[in-house]
Amino acid sequence: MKKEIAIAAIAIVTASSAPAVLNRGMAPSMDTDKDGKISQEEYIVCFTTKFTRMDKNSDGVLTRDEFAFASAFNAGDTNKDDQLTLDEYQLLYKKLFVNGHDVNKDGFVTDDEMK
Ligand SMILES: [Ca+2]
Ligand SMILES: [Ca+2]
Ligand SMILES: [Ca+2]
Repeated sequence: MKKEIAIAAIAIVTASSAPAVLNRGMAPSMDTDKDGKISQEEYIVCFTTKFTRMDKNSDGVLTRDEFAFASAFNAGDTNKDDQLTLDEYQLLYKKLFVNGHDVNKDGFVTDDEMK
């Protein structure tokens, strides 16, 4: 499972034109309390907004058409029904936060960790 998440993290980080990409330019908009670091809550809020935007038919779930990253989709779709619910999506990003972006595991992602 850890390996799958790592692969998903890489897929997201390397897909530069993708809507789910976390890059340095995103940091200021995610850091809603402007303390210079992004908490898991801020991170999830940001990606929840993206979920709503990606859910083109507004049925509350993402299909493969709406969410283009196959490896991340597979890692996130825990019940394998070929749909990503908001719960599954948030769980996926929580794991990406902990196992991917928060390199020093202090519960925050800083600018340095977003390289
Ligand atoms: Ca949808
Ligand atoms: Ca699912
Ligand atoms: Ca950190």
